[in-house]
Amino acid sequence: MRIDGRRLIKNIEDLGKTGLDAQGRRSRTAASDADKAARDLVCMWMEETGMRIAVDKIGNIFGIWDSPDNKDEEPFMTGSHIDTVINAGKYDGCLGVLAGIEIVRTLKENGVKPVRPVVVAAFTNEEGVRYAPDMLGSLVYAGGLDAETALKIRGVDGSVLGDELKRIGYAGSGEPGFARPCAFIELHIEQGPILDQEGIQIGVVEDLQGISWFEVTIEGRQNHAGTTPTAMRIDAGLAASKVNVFLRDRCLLPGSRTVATVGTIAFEPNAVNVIPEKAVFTVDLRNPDEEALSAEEHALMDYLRELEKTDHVKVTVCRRSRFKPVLFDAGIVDMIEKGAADRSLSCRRITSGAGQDAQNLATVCPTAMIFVPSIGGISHNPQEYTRDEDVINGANVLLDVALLNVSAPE
Ligand code: HGY
Ligand code: MN
Ligand code: MN
Repeated sequence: MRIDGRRLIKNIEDLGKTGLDAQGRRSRTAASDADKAARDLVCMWMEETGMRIAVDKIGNIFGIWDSPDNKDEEPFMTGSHIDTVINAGKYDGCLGVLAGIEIVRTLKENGVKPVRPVVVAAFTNEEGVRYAPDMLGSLVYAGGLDAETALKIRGVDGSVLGDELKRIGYAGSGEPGFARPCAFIELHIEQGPILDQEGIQIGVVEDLQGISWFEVTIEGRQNHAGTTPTAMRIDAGLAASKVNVFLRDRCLLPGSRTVATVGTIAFEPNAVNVIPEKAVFTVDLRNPDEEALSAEEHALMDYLRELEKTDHVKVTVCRRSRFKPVLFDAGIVDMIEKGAADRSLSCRRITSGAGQDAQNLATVCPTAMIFVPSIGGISHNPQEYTRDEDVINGANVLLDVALLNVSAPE
């Protein structure tokens, strides 16, 4: 049995056309109009495939393929997310949702009668670009945060998530935690360079690194860029730059597996000839080891306290997100590895450097992931690219492991 590769590739292309701005940049941040357009398209494809749609209180979309004689069984779940970062690629998340729809289509076309429902999920706000934390929809689904609190989260643009979900028509009524699945398997692009560099076709994801997000505010003293002697400056902009260099130096320490990113920064008053009185920026810290990640957080806090003394600035830190590293289910990992081998596809075990909805599902059911190569390891970038053959290989492995999970035991 094989998926219809042409159909899947076309859906990826068509979904990739939603959320393009006048410059052709793709941005579908959570609960935006662009996100709505993508949601509407995915729901249309789910309905065309004969799935019924359920939307829960946090806007997670579930396409459900069930029948009277299997509807009370624990479902097999797959899926991912369709929201994106800013100026994004077209595969991140979308591959997992569209491959989920494609495998349902293929199973139906081949007359498969599953012993349990098959559910394809599109989780809300996986990226966390507009509303923090990231992986929010799957976090609420897995019980890591209650829906009422999540719906009140205010975005970087001042909007409130619950209002925006209402505005786009995806403020569902379903209680999060829709029927605990028997297993969750997510197909995703690697977003890193390993599979491509090693010429490996399938990544069998056995674990996922921890993530820590902070928003840091540094306050100095606004003053004239020309007349203020260097010794008199209390420069919030300089202090912020020092933090970025400090983080990079930590990552370059021998043996460090930490990666750190200052992805957003804003100065006030933000004028060419004014010493910034305020710098507000985000820090994204990651490490596959919980102890090491926690040590990084402590080192950063110590450095910020030090900076208050050396640079006479005031520093305030807000936590925006925190996920511990996750180990995926060994049985599902083995199943994926065998699935790749049965199709004579080269594979290797790998850690996910990116946060994933699967890490939240792993707290409620046996979970693992399938990766396919990202050419050049590029992602969160419009140059993100996965070859058609790799997309199809990944979807066929997902088809096989899904079939194993929905077939009557031999
Ligand atoms: O940030 C991440 O790792 C993921 O893309 N949400
Ligand atoms: Mn993703
Ligand atoms: Mn992403």
